[in-house]
Amino acid sequence: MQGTVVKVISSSFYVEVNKNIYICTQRGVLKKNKTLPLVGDKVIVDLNKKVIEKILPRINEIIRPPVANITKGIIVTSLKNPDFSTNLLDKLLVELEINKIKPVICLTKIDLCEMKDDLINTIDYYKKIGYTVLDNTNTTLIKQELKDETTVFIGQTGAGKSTLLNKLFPSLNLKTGEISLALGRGRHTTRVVEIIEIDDMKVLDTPGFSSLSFLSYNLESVKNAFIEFKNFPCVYKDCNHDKEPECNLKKAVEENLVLKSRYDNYLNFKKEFERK
Ligand SMILES: Nc1nc2c(ncn2[C@@H]2O[C@H](COP(=O)(O)OP(=O)(O)OP(=O)(O)O)[C@@H](O)[C@H]2O)c(=O)[nH]1
Ligand SMILES: [Mg+2]
Ligand SMILES: [Zn+2]
Repeated sequence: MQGTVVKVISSSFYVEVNKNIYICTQRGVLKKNKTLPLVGDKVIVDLNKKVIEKILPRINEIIRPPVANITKGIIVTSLKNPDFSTNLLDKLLVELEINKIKPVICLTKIDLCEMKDDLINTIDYYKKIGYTVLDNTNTTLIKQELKDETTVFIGQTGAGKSTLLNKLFPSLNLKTGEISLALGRGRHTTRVVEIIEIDDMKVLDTPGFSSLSFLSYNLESVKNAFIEFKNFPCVYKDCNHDKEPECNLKKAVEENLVLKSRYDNYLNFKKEFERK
């Protein structure tokens, strides 16, 4: 039978087949190949033995959170407590872009934050380059984004992912946590990734994280994931926009056509590869 992995708890795989959940283990040969079934995987299961026999080809897989076959990503970005970080936002955008997952940026805690010009300009820039930016009070618009998609909610711990899902779907009643307590305890309120199916929507609540590495990708794909950079082609097609003397992207940054923090974050991510 074919099913979908909806939750993983250590080595128990919760597989949904025709609306029923079966707790399965994985076949020895998969273990030997070190291919771990991920939440979102389409799998072939033996329902008598409750064993995952085979993982079907993935359309994509992301590293953190470890999930597969995702079509959309809501990047839950808090403006305060935890504070807004373009570095983290750009990281998450890069990760989704590389995996061909359509990103939507959802701001939270606008009630705690003064909307200074700097912040407004930054947010407007993301809209200008083509991203949908909503905030967690726009529940109708967010729900429209979820229709017929498998959507992962990602972002820092305490950003408000579970709170947002509860707002969208009050019956979920997901656990949410005080940020100060979460940070104090050094752990997350949401502990496991789970697919929840509601009407024509599949959503995944995920635990927040504190670090994300790109080292399993390559510099070229990280560069391409900054979607607006291609509007400023350089003389050399393989220009890495760093020490190269004639770089149109650097010129565009100087002329304020490209947001400086985007470029700086790109250089930061590039350094990560150079340290490798
Ligand atoms: N003032 C305010 N508080 C919010 C908002 N959204 C979430 N919170 C609060 O922020 C805290 C953390 O929210 P959660 O939804 O648990 O955060 P999370 O992203 O799911 O965190 P993890 O599960 O640890 O990854 C809770 O106390 C929420 O009530 C918001 O828009 N405004
Ligand atoms: Mg949560
Ligand atoms: Zn360049």
